[in-house]
Amino acid sequence: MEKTLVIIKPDGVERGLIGEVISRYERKGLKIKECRLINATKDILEQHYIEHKEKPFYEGLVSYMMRGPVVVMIVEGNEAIQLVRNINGSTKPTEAAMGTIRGDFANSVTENIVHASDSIESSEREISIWF
Ligand code: RTP
Ligand code: MG
Repeated sequence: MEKTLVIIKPDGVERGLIGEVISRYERKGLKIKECRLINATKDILEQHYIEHKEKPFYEGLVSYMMRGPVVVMIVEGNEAIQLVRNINGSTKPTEAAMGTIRGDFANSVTENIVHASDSIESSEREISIWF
């Protein structure tokens, strides 16, 4: 069984999409193993987004993630990492297929409702940061 770290970002919480997002994972047969509503600190976000530190969107990304509470969870299941990324959809709103969370609800490359780990290494790293 794989575990992946998912975050419902501040825009997802603000727009009342917590239930919608969790429901999509559950309907696919994935299990929510841990789940918390928290205010992310700058320190935790700097660790989480270390790979993007030099990117031009980094500062805006960190302040957006501190705009309001986020839901952080561990989602578990067979091939959970890739399945959750498929359910979330592409980062670019013009490329996110309809039927994915981003395809259905996001129209910004930054404010895109959800985060999910992209590999086994990053899921282990991210779970140890948030839990
Ligand atoms: P995520 O990490 O959130 O699951 O999304 P991802 O793998 O599809 O995207 P990634 O390249 O890891 O980027 C992380 C987050 O940074 C914001 N972003 N903004 N303004 C921009 O050009 C830009 N590019 C990325 C998004 O919030 C993205 O999810
Ligand atoms: Mg990523």
